Amino acid sequence: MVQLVDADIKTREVLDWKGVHVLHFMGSSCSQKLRIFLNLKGIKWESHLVDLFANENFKPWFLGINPRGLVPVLVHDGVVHIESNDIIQYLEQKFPTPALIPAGHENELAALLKHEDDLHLDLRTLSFRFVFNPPGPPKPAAMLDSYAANGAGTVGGIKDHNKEIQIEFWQRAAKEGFTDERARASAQKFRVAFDALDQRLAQHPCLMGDSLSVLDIAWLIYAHRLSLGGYPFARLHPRVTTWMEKLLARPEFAKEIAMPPAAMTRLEATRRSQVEAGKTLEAVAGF
Ligand SMILES: N[C@@H](CCC(=O)N[C@@H](CS)C(=O)NCC(=O)O)C(=O)O
Repeated sequence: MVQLVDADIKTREVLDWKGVHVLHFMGSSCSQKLRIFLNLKGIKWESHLVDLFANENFKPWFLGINPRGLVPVLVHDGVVHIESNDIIQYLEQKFPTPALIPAGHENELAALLKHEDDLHLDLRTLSFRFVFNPPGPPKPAAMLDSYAANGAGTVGGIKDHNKEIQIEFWQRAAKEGFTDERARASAQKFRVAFDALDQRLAQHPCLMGDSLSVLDIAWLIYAHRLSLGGYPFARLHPRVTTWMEKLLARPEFAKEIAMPPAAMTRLEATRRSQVEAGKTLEAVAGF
């Protein structure tokens, strides 16, 4: 569990926040995952939006809460938790019903969630290449300077290197964009992962068996994001497609991932230009 210690937290006001508070962003995949979990649990929570497109996560106030500069963050009765999967596993213990982690499978699920989290930068690469597709560098240099300079730099009291990995990711993106080569490598990793999920779904309606679990939530978010980018699920992983459609029909899921009409229009234009250039996700990945 990634729970921050006192020395990690520079924005001291959060220590007085009572109840369940979530710092998040509408379009962030990890925030969507947490919000769906909260919906399914029926947990009441207070929302604090952090605008990633305006780089609010690189400013001192937010870095004073999460030294890694990432959303989502949970503040529960003044205690700060980071890392979406850890937050979810923590909340499952505090709010056990309805159960979303099958009893006796906690360790197995934690390992499967780690695999999902390990692919997060691959998801980001494909998202920025095929879904968001900003005209310039996604994160301006001045903002990255602020990111580097602020926050405690420690997590759990120990020097933390996650921020450096993030900064390196954005600096490389500014320099070379999200290249065909990197997009292909990321897409290949997802192909392997979704093949395995397709096999699981051959046995059961949900990824951990007969009932919905946090693994379904976590992978649904990835699958949905990649389907927006043109990943050919129906052709490559038909069971994942059926499973995804079933989950997306549920309001607890649908309302968290709905894209604003203006963003949908932008995405359609992006997709058209990728088709015209022969540079769809399918073509670049060689699927
Ligand atoms: N491992 C982290 C990943 C969190 C993460 O990367 N969040 C993204 C949004 S999905 C973020 O905050 N990105 C910062 C940015 O885009 O500047 C978690 O699961 O919470």
